[in-house]
Amino acid sequence: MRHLIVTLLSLFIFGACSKSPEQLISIDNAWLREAPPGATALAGYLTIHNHNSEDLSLNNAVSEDFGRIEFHQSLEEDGVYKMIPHTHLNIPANGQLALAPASYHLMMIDPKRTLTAGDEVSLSLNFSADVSMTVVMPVTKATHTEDHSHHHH
Ligand SMILES: [Cu+2]
Repeated sequence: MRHLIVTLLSLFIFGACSKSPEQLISIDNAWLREAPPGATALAGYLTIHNHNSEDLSLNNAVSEDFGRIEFHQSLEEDGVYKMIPHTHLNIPANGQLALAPASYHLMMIDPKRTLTAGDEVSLSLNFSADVSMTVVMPVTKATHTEDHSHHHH
């Protein structure tokens, strides 16, 4: 009996202390906006949830299908749209950061192949605290997804 209690206790402690990336971070709504053939960059979107009690920083994003990936923020100033580059993105503790049209996005530059709706791209995200995650982003026609986001049934 004592042995069983010790085993259960150690399982409990172990479970509480080990955090896998999936427990720290979850990602949803990942998609890549289909661009005309020959486009030099595509915009990527996703929502990052931080389940940790400390802020996390997204420091780097890489994909085999692109030359490089930058973090941008679309802003409207005096009727002019600008894209502001960021070296990293902050995901607040127990909060989320939504990368979405007309806001933050991944600027995925120099595509290595032609990407059309229905294709999938693998993306690796590297965060602070040695956390990294890989997500699959479907390529989607912008109108389709935007129609959905505007209609809440
Ligand atoms: Cu951009």
